[in-house]
Amino acid sequence: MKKYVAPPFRIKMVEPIRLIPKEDRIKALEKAGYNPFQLRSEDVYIDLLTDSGTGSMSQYQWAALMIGDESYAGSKSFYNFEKVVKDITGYEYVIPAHQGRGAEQVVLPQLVDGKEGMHFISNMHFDTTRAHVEIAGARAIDCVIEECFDTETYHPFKGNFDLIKLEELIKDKTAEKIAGIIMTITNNSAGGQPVSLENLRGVKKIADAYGITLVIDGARYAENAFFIKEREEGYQDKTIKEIAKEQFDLADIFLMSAKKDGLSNIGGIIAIKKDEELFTKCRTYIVPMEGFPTYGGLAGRDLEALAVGLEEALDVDYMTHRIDQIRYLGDRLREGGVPIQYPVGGHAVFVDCKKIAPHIPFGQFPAQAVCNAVYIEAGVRPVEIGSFLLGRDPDTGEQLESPMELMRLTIPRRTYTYAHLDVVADACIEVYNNREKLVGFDFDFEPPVLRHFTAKLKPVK
Ligand code: P61
Repeated sequence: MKKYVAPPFRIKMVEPIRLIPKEDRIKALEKAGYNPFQLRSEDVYIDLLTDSGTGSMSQYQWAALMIGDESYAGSKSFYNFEKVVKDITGYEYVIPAHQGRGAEQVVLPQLVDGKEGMHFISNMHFDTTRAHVEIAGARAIDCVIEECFDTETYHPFKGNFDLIKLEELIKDKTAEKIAGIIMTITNNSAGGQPVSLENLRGVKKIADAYGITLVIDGARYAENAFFIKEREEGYQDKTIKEIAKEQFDLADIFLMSAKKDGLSNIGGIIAIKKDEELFTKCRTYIVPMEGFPTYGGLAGRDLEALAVGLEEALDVDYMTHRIDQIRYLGDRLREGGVPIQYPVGGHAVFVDCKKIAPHIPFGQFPAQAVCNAVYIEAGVRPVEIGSFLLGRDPDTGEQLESPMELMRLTIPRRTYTYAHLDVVADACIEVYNNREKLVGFDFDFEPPVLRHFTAKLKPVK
């Protein structure tokens, strides 16, 4: 039986990593306020906090850095980047941004357009998207299918929109009050879960019927296309690029944190299909927010690395190995009895911590407890995707209860080996076997926005 998909690359440069002693990990975590975001990376052995900007670039990307044109305006590197984005998306207008949230902060206020009582509806808003929706004065509503919350049962496209609920929501709020529909592919917050083209078509039909703009939040659009190739009937013989193009054909705007499927350490993309007026507004607004429209907060060399990385992420051999790493870790955890979001998605394994620590209430952050224990166990840094990340109701200030309390083990691209994944699996299984010892957390310090980055916690006595 074949255990792994062997990587379609060999390693030419190495970055040493080191496991510090357990007593030092305990001290480091205490100093970090029991918040893995506050750990120093030297105190981390295997860093699974995020797949954002943490992947390894290819020799072609490193070579491309050398030809970056750092002209403030009209850089040649911008035109190289623009050509690739236009080719992949088929969209008319392209503006770079420094990363995903840079793209969000420019585009979302244009869609709200200063109006009161506006909403965005998404299968699931990622937290920065939600934050920018709220900063723009609107409200974010999630509308994913119910199957997404049942972590045990197989569904090929757990990221799908609930189309019936979507239409009900539009009728309830009225179409004039919907600033946009945001399709997050893959659906990060629920496990990197893919969305089918059939579902995207359904959303497009509803968006058209009510005259609402459809936005793709496509940080992991290529991974989504790969799942369609694998799982959706009729797409087996298409290339990832062809499927991606079909995804883009169905939307009006594409926002991307290019730190994911752009295979680069930094970068964001705004692409607009054909709305020239919106493009002009974004191009004007990006100047004070991100920078001149041909660099958008990036160096010329970043644009060159992105132009190459965007193409490489569409390679089927690369993607087959990438997705197999996630699958491998997921299978190892399931074999060890650890409950996970099943099937695994495209960039991470999400561990269901409601099942691991039912004795910890949501307001004491059960998934944070599991993350911290995994760090102590093996120096592995996961991230909480649950009530700690979700935060408070912007109107009432009450702690919101996340429908899922997840620990995300996020796999950087082309970076760790299957042996590293074994270390991660063993640590999680050990924590799972000692789960009754886990304790929850209270705040020592709670910042008002995106609090999970800088909050300090203390264990509940
Ligand atoms: C991540 F803990 N994601 O998953 P930016 N849309 C989507 C994303 O996944 C995303 C952004 C927009 C991150 C980084 C991250 O609280 C956190 O380039 C679907 O990060 O600005 C980012 O893109 C925003 C991790 C972001 C976090 C915020 O790890």
